[in-house]
Amino acid sequence: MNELERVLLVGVNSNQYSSDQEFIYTMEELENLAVSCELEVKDVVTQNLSQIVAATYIGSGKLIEIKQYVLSDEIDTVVFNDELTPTQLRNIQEEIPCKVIDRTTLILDIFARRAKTKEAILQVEIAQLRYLLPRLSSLHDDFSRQEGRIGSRGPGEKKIELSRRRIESQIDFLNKKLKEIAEKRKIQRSLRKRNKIPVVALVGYTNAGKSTVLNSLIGYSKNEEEKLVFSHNMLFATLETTTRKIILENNKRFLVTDTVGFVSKLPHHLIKAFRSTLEEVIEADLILHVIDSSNSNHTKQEQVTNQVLTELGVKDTPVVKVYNKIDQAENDIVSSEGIHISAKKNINIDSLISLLETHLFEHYRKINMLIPYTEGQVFNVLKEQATLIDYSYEDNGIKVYVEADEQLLGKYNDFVI
Ligand SMILES: Nc1nc2c(ncn2[C@@H]2O[C@H](COP(=O)(O)OP(=O)(O)OP(=O)(O)O)[C@@H](O)[C@H]2O)c(=O)[nH]1
Ligand SMILES: [Mg+2]
Repeated sequence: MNELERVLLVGVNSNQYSSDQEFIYTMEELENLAVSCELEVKDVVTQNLSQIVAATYIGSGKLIEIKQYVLSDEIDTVVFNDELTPTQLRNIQEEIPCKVIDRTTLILDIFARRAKTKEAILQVEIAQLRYLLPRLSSLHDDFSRQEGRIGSRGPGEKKIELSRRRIESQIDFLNKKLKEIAEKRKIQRSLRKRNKIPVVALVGYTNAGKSTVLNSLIGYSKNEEEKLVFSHNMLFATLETTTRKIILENNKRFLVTDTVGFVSKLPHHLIKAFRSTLEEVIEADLILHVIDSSNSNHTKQEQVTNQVLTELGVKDTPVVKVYNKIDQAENDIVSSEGIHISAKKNINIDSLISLLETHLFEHYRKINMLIPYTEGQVFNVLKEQATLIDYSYEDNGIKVYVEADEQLLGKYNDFVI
C-alpha cells in the first residue's frame, strides 16, 4: 500500500467569517475534505488577520513558520483553506519547498474520484481545466512530476497536456459534449412538464442523507421497478442527478430528484459546470432541504445550502426543511418549521409523505361521476391513475367520487354529475 501523503492545513481567520466558530468549522470541514482525499493531516496552522494577504494569503512571518515546519516535519503538501489566486499560489510556492494546494483542489479531487457517469466526468473535467487555466505556470512542475497524486487526478487519470491553447480548446470540446447531454435532459424535463407530474428536488449539505430519503420514499412507492440509489457515509457520495417516480397507495404520483450535495466555498467553476444538472432543482415544484440534525454544525450547513440555492437563482420555489437523522440527534431541534425524520430508521416518513401530498396536489379536483357499465375501461383507468375516494354500483352505472388532476379528469367530463 502507498504511504499516505502527509499534509499541513493552513487557514486565515479573517473577517469573511461572522464568528470564530464559523472559521473553526470551515477548518474542520477542510480536514474532512483532506481525509476524503486519503491524506494524513499532520497539523494545522492558523492566523487571525482582518483580511487575507493579497500576495501571499498568509502573513510573511507565518509563511516562514510554515516553511520551517515543512523542512522539519516531512510534510508532503500544504493545503490552504481558500481558493488561492494564481499570484498567491506562485508566491507561496516560491517560499515553501513542497507541494501547495488549496480547498478547491481537494473538492475537485474528490469529485474526480466519485464521478462515474459520462455527464459527471465531463462536468468535473471542465471545472478542473477552468481552475487550471490561470494557474498553468505555477502548476506546471507539480503536474508533470506528481501524476496520480492529489491535485493531478483527472477523470480517467489522463495526463494533462499543459498548453494554454490546448486546454482552452479542450474546454470548448468538453462543453459541446456536455451541452448535448444537457439538451437531452431538457427534452426529458419538458416531457415531464407536459405530463404534469410534480417534481420534488432533494438538496442539502453533503452527507445529510438526501439519497437515503429518496430510498425511503422509494420504499413507500407502489412502483416496484424503481431501483434504490447509492447512499454512503462519505462526502459527495452522489454526483449524478437521478430522478425516480413514486406512486402512492392512492395513485398520486410524483418524481423525486436526488443530486450532488453542497459544502462551504463550493468552487464557482464547479457550480457552473454542474449547472445543467442543478437546473433540475431550479425547475422543481418543491424543494426538500435535507439537514443532518445529528451534526452539531447543522445550522451552518443549512446556511451553506441556502447560499448555494441563492447562487443557483432559486427564488420562488417553496422549500421545506427536512431534519433528518433524528434517531441520532442529541438535542431536540427547536424549530417550528419543517419536519423531523429518520430516513435510515424509517421514522416519520408517513408524515413526510402527507406533507408532500399537501404541497404537490392541492390543485387536484374532487368530483362525482357516473360511469355507465358500457364504459368499464374508464373505471379501470381511474382505479389505476386517480384516487378513488368512494364508489358504489348503481342501477345505471358505477358512481365514483374521485380525486385527480385536471388533465386526467378533463378526459371524462361527460360522466361528471
Ligand atoms: N443514523 C442515521 N443515519 C442516516 C440517516 N439517513 C442517512 N444516514 C446515513 O448518512 C450517510 C449519508 O447518507 P446519504 O444518503 O448518502 O447522504 P447524501 O445527503 O445523499 O450525501 P451526498 O450524496 O454525499 O451529498 C449514510 O451512511 C446513511 O446511512 C438517518 O436518518 N439516521
Ligand atoms: Mg447522495
